[in-house]
Parts: sequence; structure tokens; C-alpha cells
Amino acid sequence: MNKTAFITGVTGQDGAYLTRLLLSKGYVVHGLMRRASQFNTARLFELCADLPIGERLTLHYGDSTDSLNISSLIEDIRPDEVYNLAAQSHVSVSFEMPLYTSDVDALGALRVLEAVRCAALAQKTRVYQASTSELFGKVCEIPQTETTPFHPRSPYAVAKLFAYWMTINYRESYKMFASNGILFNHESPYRGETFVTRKITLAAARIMHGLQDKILLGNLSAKRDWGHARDFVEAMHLILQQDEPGDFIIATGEQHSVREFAELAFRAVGVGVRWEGEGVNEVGIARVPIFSPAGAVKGEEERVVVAVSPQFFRPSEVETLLGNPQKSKNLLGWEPKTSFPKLVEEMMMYDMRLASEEKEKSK
Ligand code: NAP
Ligand code: G4F
Repeated sequence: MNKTAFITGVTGQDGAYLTRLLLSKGYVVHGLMRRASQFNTARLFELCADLPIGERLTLHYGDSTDSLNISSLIEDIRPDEVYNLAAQSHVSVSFEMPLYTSDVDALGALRVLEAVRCAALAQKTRVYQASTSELFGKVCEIPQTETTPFHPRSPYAVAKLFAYWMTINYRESYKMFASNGILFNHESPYRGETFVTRKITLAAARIMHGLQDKILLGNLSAKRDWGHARDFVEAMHLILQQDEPGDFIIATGEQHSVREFAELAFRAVGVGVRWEGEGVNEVGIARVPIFSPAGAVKGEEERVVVAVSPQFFRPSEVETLLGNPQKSKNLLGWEPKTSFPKLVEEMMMYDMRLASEEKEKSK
């Protein structure tokens, strides 16, 4: 019998990669997607284009804020595994929408757990909760492990802390197989355009095609432990295949600054960046092509391609995140496959193609 999985947040970056992984393992997949005025399934269908989505993938309209909807779906589907990925996942936006973020990210997780319990599925259905390295926030130790104390620094992280503990509470109270994956940042060509990595690769590609002047960023010195989403969803699946539930850090064990990410993005297309100035006056300068009004390359010039704008600073920042994935390596046998330079290169090549298509269309 094929296993059945229910994925909330199926249209997101991780939802798309996880759907691909589970379909390729023979699962029947049900996904929760929000109704939007335009299709929001582009990355899901692009990533799963070569898989039997017609036969084994069913999408349901729904929302993490709608208890009845979540409960009735779980009762009908009776999944073997639930992956709760749905979230208002943008840290910066969470400062502007703290109540909504809490409803989706904190209570949304509780709605899933409670729906499983109320449908008498507590002993059948395994639940994966998308926890986050943002829980560590103002970090108490470096690198962070499963025992590092938390100090969340945003409404997003505080909401995710509630979800983290609810997951443990349902495990302890009802003997549910409910596990947290504490995932450090993971990226891909399918990353949302307003997260810093994708913002950089999209902008760098557009600059190289004469479609954009420069990138405006916030804190260039912030450091993250960046891995590839394709590798990280494998860990989500492994977490639910263990004999016992638990909480697992998924990370690469390597960190880089936003500044380094920008350097590497330009380097992937043969362009060096040098930095001048400090704080809000810091700029990245590079030798980039100049184009004629008809769009042909007519030479090169050295100019500012990265500048700092305080509009992208956060009320409270997470300056540094670095995970120690030893427990996952030992128990799950999981290790990241994609190096940091390969990740940046893959994202950059994808966005160079998008920029090239955009330029063709604008002719
Ligand atoms: P993402 O690309 O932003 O995807 C989030 C998904 O949640 C989307 O499908 C989105 O739908 C859906 N969603 C948002 N609000 C919803 C609501 N009210 N009801 C139902 N669905 C809703 O995020 P991601 O990068 O794939 O991350 C997946 C999960 O892992 C999130 O919970 C995130 O917080 C967590 N996480 C991510 C990272 C990371 O580095 N990527 C690290 C640690 C933890 P639309 O497509 O309609 O917007
Ligand atoms: O790409 P970011 O927005 O990701 P952030 O805040 O680390 O959150 C992501 O990873 C978490 C896991 O640790 C997830 F839980 C969460 O859902 C999300 O996927 O920002 C990364 C860093 C921050 O320090 C930010 O201040 O980049 C800095 N940054 C500098 N300039 C910027 C910008 N971030 C964004 N989004 N946009 C900028 O212009």
C-alpha cells in the first residue's frame, strides 16, 4: 500500500520540493493550498512536471486559520504523515502582521495537532512540524544544537516557539508521533523573491542584463547557515521514518554573510565585487555590462551594484545562525549534498535564464 501524506503549505518552496520527493517515493500526496486570485501552483507544477501529479496529487483549498477546514480534511484523508509547512514565513513581515503571523504559525500548528487527535488518528498519523533556527534568535551558544536555549527575536519566531512546544506537548500527552525539524535557512531557485538570497540572485541577473541598476539590501553582515531546500526536505521525510519521534537540527554546519552571498552571486557570472564604505554608506562596486537603448552590449563600466537601505533593517535582528547537525547525521543518516557555492550558482543560473527571457519579451 502506498503511504498517504498531507502537506500544508504545498505551494511554497519546501512544499514543492517535498511533494516531488514523496511522489517519487510512491506516496499519495494531498496538499493544502490557499485560494488566490491568480494561480499559485507554478513552482509545484514546474518541479513535479515529470511525475504522476494527475494520479497521485490532490490539492484542496484551505487555510491554516480555518479550524473546521483543517479538521475535516484530516478526518477525510486519514493521512499516514502530515507535514505542517504552512506559515507566514517572512520574518520581517511578521513585525508588520504579528497577530496574523501568530494565528497561522502558532495556532495553525495546534489546529493540525488537535485535528489529528480529534479524528482519533493520534496512534496512526505522524506529524512533522516545520520549526526553525529563528528560535535561537539572539544566540546563547555557537554552534546551536538541540539543547541550546531559545531566544526568539521576532513575532514569527515567538509564534514558531509556541508551535515547537505544542508539538512536544502532543507527543508527551497523547503519545503522538509528533516531531520538530529545526531547520536552518534553506534556499533554491524556487525560494520566494523577497528572501535575501533570491532577492540577490534575481537582482544580480537583471543587472547583468541591463534590466536593473542596483540591489538595495539591509544588514549585509548578518550570517546564516544556508543549505539547499532539495536536501532539507529529505531530512523532513527521514524524521517521520524513525522508530521514535524527536526534535532534529537540520543545518550544513557552515555560515556565510549576506555580503559573501552577494559576492558569490556575481562571481558565478564572472564578476568581482569590491566593498567600500561602512554601515548605511557601504556599497558593492563591480564592472558590469552597459547596454545600448536597443539592448545590445556596448561596453562595461565600474559602478555601484549593491547599496544599503535602512528600510530593510529589522526592529530586532538575528545576527548569526550556525547549526550543528551531528544528531541528524548520527540518527537520520542525513547530510547536506549541495555545497554553498553550488547552491548560489544554481540559483544564479536559474535567474539568468529568467532575466534573459524577460529581456527578450521587452524587445
Ligand atoms: P514559503 O515558501 O513561504 O511557503 C509557505 C507556504 O505556506 C506557502 O505554500 C503559503 O501559501 C502557505 N501559507 C501561508 N499562509 C497560509 C495560510 N494562512 N494557510 C495556508 N497556507 C498558508 O516557506 P518555505 O520556505 O517553503 O518554508 C516552509 C516552512 O518551513 C514554513 O513553515 C517556514 O516557516 C519553515 N521554515 C523555513 C525555512 C527556510 O529557510 N526556508 C527554515 C526553517 C523553517 P502561498 O503559496 O499561497 O503563499
Ligand atoms: O532571507 P531572510 O529574510 O531570512 P531569515 O530572516 O533568516 O528567515 C528565513 O529563514 C528562517 C530560518 O532561520 C526561516 F524560519 C524563515 O521562515 C525564513 O525562511 O533574511 C536573512 C538575513 C536577515 O538577517 C536579514 O536581516 O538577511 C538579512 N537581510 C539583509 N538585507 C535581508 C535583506 N533580508 C531580506 N529579506 N531582504 C533584504 O533586503
